[in-house]
Amino acid sequence: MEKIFSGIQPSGTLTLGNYLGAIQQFVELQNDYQCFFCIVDEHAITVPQERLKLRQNIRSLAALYLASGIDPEKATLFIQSEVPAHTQLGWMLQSISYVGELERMTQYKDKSEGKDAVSSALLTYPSLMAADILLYNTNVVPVGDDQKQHLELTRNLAQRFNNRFNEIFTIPEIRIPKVGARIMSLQDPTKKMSKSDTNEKGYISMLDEPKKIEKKIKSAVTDSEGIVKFDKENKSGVSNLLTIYSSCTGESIEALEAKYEGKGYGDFKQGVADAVISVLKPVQDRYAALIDSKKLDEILDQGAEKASFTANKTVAKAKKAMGLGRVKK
Ligand code: ATP
Ligand code: LTN
Repeated sequence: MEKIFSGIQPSGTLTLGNYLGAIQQFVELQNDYQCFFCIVDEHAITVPQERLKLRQNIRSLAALYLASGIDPEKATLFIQSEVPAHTQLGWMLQSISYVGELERMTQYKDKSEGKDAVSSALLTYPSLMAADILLYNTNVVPVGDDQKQHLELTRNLAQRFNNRFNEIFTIPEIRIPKVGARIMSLQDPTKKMSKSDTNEKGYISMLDEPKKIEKKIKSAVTDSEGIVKFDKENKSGVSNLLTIYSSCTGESIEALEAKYEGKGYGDFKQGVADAVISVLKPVQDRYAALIDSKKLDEILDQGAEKASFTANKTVAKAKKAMGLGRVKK
């Protein structure tokens, strides 16, 4: 069976963007692939985190994965820092990563811009991400549009390692959803919806109450034309809402344009809000039952154990290929 790996950072409560761009496809893929889904807490600390908040976010993310439909019988769900193989291979891959190629990553440029204290881990982040993926002989990596460049680098590092040392890594493919790959901020539809946005009105958290969701969608930035039509260039706000609507209900953008022909943005926004609420409400109910449960810990313990089993084998091969350590008699 082909393998899938993907990770999400516990850097805040997940947004609707994470759900539509990532989790929703994970749930479908778990039926056809052997899946590893990871809470990448070691990636989160590349920017400053508050320790108690981070702890809370890690647990909350695990519960959200499960509440969204990740089935621990089918997929392996685990926390990155509980599987030491990630940082071990991450270091080895750093040794074949070039500073120049890391500095070219747009996520690095965006997150370091204007800051005077930038951690070295923020720069080397993509080498750790490559390790995450390569540890599991991953064939496919489902991610949002923003991760394309990191995936390209992962492929390059895998190839470089294979050429230089030994053919041990599978070269992974990227998989981006057709609709929903890039959900934009509700307040600035030229920016992606992000959980680290300082303006709370820009994103919908997966745990926002229905009333709040409705309010945020009603105050989403649109335009003065009053026509519900998909046009990313000239009508980015409306186009973003159409994408959200379509991803939540499965209706095509064209069908939605036809449905709202001759109607104003008021009706349209109500429709978007209802669609989002009907997707998120059941997830929120399951989340409430999971967050303080022992079952959640059991699932994460088992996940770490299963992930370590595969990951440790890859680390042993990579060490051998690079000449690290001793030959065991
Ligand atoms: P931050 O919001 O803190 O900038 P992030 O959302 O970019 O972080 P992650 O939470 O690790 O980073 O992203 C998890 C997954 O969600 C990735 O596959 C990413 O591509 C996807 N994703 C994130 N934001 C969006 C978005 N606005 N639209 C679609 N997919 C998204
Ligand atoms: N860089 C990703 C999170 C991430 C990831 C991964 C995604 C870390 N490791 C491995 C897929 C596979 C992000 O910021 N969204």
